[in-house]
Amino acid sequence: IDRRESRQTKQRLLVVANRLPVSAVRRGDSWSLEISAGGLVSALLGVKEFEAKWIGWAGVNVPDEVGQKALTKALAEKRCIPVFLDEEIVHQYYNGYCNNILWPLFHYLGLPQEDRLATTRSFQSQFDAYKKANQMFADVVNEHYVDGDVVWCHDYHLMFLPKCLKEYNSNMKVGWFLHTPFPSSEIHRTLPSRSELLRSVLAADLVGFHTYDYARHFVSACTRILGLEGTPEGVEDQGKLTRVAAFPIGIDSERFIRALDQPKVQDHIKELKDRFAGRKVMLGVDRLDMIKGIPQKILAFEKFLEENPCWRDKVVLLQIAVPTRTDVPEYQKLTSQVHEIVGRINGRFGTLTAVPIHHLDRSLDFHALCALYAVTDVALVTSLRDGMNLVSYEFVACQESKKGVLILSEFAGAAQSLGAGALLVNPWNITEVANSIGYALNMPADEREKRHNLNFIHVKNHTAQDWAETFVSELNDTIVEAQLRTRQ
Ligand code: ADQ
Repeated sequence: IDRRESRQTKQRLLVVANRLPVSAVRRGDSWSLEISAGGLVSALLGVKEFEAKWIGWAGVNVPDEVGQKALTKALAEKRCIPVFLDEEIVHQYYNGYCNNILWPLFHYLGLPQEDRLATTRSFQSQFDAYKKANQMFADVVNEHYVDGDVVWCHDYHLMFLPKCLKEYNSNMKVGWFLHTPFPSSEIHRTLPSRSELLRSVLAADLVGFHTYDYARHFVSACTRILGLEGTPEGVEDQGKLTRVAAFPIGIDSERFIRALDQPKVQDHIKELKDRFAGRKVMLGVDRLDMIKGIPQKILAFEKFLEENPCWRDKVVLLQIAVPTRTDVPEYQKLTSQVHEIVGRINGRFGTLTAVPIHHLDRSLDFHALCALYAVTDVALVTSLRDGMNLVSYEFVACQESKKGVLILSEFAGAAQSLGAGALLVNPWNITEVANSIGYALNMPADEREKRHNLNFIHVKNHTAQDWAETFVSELNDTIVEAQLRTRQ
């Protein structure tokens, strides 16, 4: 049987993520909405086979019914459906359980000590809020679900969702994808709610990760913690198989490649070239998050300058760090720490006319970002852990003419796909990163070209669209298989 034949031509896809891909601003009785063009949005816009709708939180507190109705109506035009979360739930579920517990744990930073936990009340109340929030997402999905829809749940915010959805309707086709790493089972087993979370994820029909290692860690956690059986396809529990597999994400590479020809980007490129004439440009672009290893990166750059005086006036590091989760104390501390280190290094190696580090605490628009990628000689991605890291892909996509070097953390998922062309480093080893900076800056053109070509082919051929299509069609097949079994 050709399973694809049995599908409707335009199947509906319900994408469920914590945040909707829009930013909403209230203006009196109406709302103004702006679509944020993230990787996930462009990936799903490109999936022609499905008609996608989004379900998620709009990122704003809307306590009144009138406001909720108006926002729901405005969002419907963008194919978005809101889940309304009040401030207390957001504090306990989002700031608390998601960002204070799961995010650091999945990136190997461990569980919070008492002082960090105390800021958002107890672990148990955060977990209760997490489950409650996931149930609220499930209620909205269930309300909009029609037979034949495919439901794709995203990320660590919604690990409890597959179970809630299957409780509503066991025939619902449910997939779950994790954008962060899934840690070693020895790390996961420290989580007080370890078993409950694993069991609820296993309620999905297909569970996806960026790399085989994360998928393997997940299967090990299920076998060691839950005592279930791991098979080459996934995890089996009393005859029910949950497929577990790797689906490495990509970017919309053509969007970046095309942008380089636009006059706006060309103007930026010219400006940057003039501004940094005679100096090599090194670049870091990260959300300001402890997992991105920004202090370690800057300290490695300092070590490089210390040991290579001849480079001091010939290289500049541009570090663009967009602040996130600014109400969490750890993130505020990180901002001050980075400012302190940058100030010290600029004081130490700067001159009256130039400083070695330009640090910006802000987001750049798409055109400015493309121009920066294009003029960069060496990109530094030194995440301490990272599910994939799309910045490394975006840099490669913009380097067809320059063929610059990518220095990439071996702890980013991207190391599995761009490892052949990048210089892989252990970001904790500042000496190794400093040496790699020297190696990259001195790399002969033919080696740069060879390395770039390997990565460019990968980035061009593994797009976000392919990623989404593969996941959704595999999810479909999983279910079709299950249905075929029951029919036999
Ligand atoms: P993030 O942790 O956000 O994503 P990343 O994959 O690098 O990390 O994506 C960041 C995105 O934000 C990129 O598209 C980048 O261009 C943009 N960005 C970052 N800083 C910016 C700035 N200052 N100005 C403008 N844009 C900026 C999570 C996981 C990753 C995983 C993705 C996708 O943590 O590991 O790769 O999801 O699954």
